[in-house]
Amino acid sequence: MSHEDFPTEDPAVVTCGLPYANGDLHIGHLRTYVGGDIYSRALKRLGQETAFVSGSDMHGTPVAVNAAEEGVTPEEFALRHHERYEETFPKFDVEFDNYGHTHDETNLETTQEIVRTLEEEGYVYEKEIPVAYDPEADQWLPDRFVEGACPYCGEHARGDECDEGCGRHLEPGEIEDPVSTVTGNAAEYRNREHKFFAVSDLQEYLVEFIDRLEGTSNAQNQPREWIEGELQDWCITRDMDWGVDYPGEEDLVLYVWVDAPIEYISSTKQYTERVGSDVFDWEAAWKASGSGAVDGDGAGGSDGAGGPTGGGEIVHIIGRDIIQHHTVFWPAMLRAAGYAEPRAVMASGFITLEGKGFSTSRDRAVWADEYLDEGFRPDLLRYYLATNGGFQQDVDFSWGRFRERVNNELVGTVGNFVYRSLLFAAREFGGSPDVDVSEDVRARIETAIEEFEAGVNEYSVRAVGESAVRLAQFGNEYIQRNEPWKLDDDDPEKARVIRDCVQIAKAVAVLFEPVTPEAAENIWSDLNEDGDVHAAGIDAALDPATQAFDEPTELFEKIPAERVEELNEKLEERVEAATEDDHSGADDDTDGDREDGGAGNASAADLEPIADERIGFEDFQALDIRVGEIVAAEGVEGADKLAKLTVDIGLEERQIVAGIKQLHDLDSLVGETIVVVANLEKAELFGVESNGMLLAAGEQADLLTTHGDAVPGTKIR
Ligand code: B3M
Ligand code: ZN
Repeated sequence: MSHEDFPTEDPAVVTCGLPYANGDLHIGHLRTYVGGDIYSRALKRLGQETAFVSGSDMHGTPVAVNAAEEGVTPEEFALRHHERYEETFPKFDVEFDNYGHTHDETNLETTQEIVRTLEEEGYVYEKEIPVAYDPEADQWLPDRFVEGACPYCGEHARGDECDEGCGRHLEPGEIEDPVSTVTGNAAEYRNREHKFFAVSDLQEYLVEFIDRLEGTSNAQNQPREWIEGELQDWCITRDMDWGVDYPGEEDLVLYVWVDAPIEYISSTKQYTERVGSDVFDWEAAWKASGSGAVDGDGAGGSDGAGGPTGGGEIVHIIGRDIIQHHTVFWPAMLRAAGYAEPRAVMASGFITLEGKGFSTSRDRAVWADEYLDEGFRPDLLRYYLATNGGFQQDVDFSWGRFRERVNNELVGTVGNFVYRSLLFAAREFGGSPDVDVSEDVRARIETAIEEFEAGVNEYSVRAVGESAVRLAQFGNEYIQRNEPWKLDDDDPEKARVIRDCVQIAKAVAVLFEPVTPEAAENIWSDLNEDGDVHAAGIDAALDPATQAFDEPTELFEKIPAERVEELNEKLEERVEAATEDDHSGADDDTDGDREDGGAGNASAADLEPIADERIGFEDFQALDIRVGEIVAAEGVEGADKLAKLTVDIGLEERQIVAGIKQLHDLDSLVGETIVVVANLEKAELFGVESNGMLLAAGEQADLLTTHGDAVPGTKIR
């Protein structure tokens, strides 16, 4: 790996987190896959040799628990979902070079081989630990077969992760007050030998690794505290039948998080097997250069340290809830087994639906199939997901905003520009006039290419998408300013303006292809260009477009307002129907994803009663409430929950301390609009002055914001 700008000489591997093969896909899931597909297409566009791989995650309790509920074997259950995923991704133009699964031969072999290497190199030891056991069901309770209280934050948690609280990975034996999810009875702890991977031996290496890791800033910042703190070794075995057998141990399988990321390697291998190593060499991408595995001594020495490990440009694209797995356990495993380290991790924010969390159990979701059945093209959703917020920011989906963005940007800006330019060119010149592109238009296209390249190098899927839309915006202004329809036929200016517009349209096709592949191909064929734009390099944006072509087709269609009403009604009806079925009021989401976005929606029964006492309008007016923008956010040292924010409230910047450290990804808060009580008395929290208070809803501190363009300092009445 290099840390040079893309494209580099080394092969790149772009991976997407493996979906558990246990449920239906909804548009919340698609954010990662669409993001990965855009990123890999953009890299290929720059001429980077790239393999885009993923696969289904077949093992572990997320699959075993759901299969048991359905009364089928985990294998049958997982394969069925795997096949569905394999069909669904291409329907959204998410085109993996290889999509495998963790239970296929390649992955079983690669996993066992890597585990053997870890053993040989001295990174694995045995230890007796307490493991939850259900005496009535007479079975061990790994991971999701047990629930209880998180030992770190006290919130309700699953056996292997604190999914409702602090988000930590939990080791077997850690969860407090364990309850069996098999019988609902209290579980007991019994001692048992398990295998451990000595992650702590690699601490020195990881400290250096995290410093050079690229990608989104959350992936680098979130794990720093763990890596620099007391690194825990990692229990890598489970008492289950379903999984990859631990080499040489009959009744143990590997923890699902061992074989799952190894599928990134296995999937790349399968790609090489299919296309040949002269097209893509998996070993050049994944194998560390130099001496291979580094020796561990199991004693926490410094042997794990050292510089980067060679190999290719590995970029992992994941949800932010699995950062720890990808920046601590996984690179430790790679390092110890003689594989190359990731160059970058891009971790996406959560996605909410109309401001609230997705809930698969309440049918509160826009399903992938449903979206397509409604007749929407994949391009529209791809564009929305890619550009509605930065990749690491939380994104809200609403049909209303979807319509707005489609109508204003895709139809109004891109579609409108391309259509009117090509129509005019076809009618007046039978295609592109054979004259030179003017200098300033050429320079503007070069700027768009630079924005695209910067987007790739800064790991910003949004910037990649915006480069094309901004160019089309320029095109619209250009054609409007020059009014070619007012020029005489023999005025050379007329041919020049149209020639410029055709070139801009061609460049838009080239730059927009990663985000809206279908529309880009349409522009390409309307321009009567050879081949497909998918295969074109970035330079094609400036290659002459001078051929004849016919009248173009419309690229995108407007979504009428009634469609939004109809879609919202359908959603509400479904949620109601599902909620009536669900009397418990608790969200029993078991699909294995944490897409609910932490919105923490209380049901009506949990709500506090409204205060009896009424206040006068004057009392309310005494509050000076303002719109603010977060300009910096960091944790307060020594305090678990407190964050120190710098907030721009228009007239000045304020330092505000708030109890949101564990509830929000502090880096992604920067740039967010919030609501602040500006005239609250100053306070001191943990020795830090707090000058104001931010407003937030509920246990999860859902931050209040505004929805128009109110600037910081605007008073709230
Ligand atoms: N199967 C899904 C998740 O936890 C999990 C990802 C594995 S990536 C190697 O989001
Ligand atoms: Zn916790």
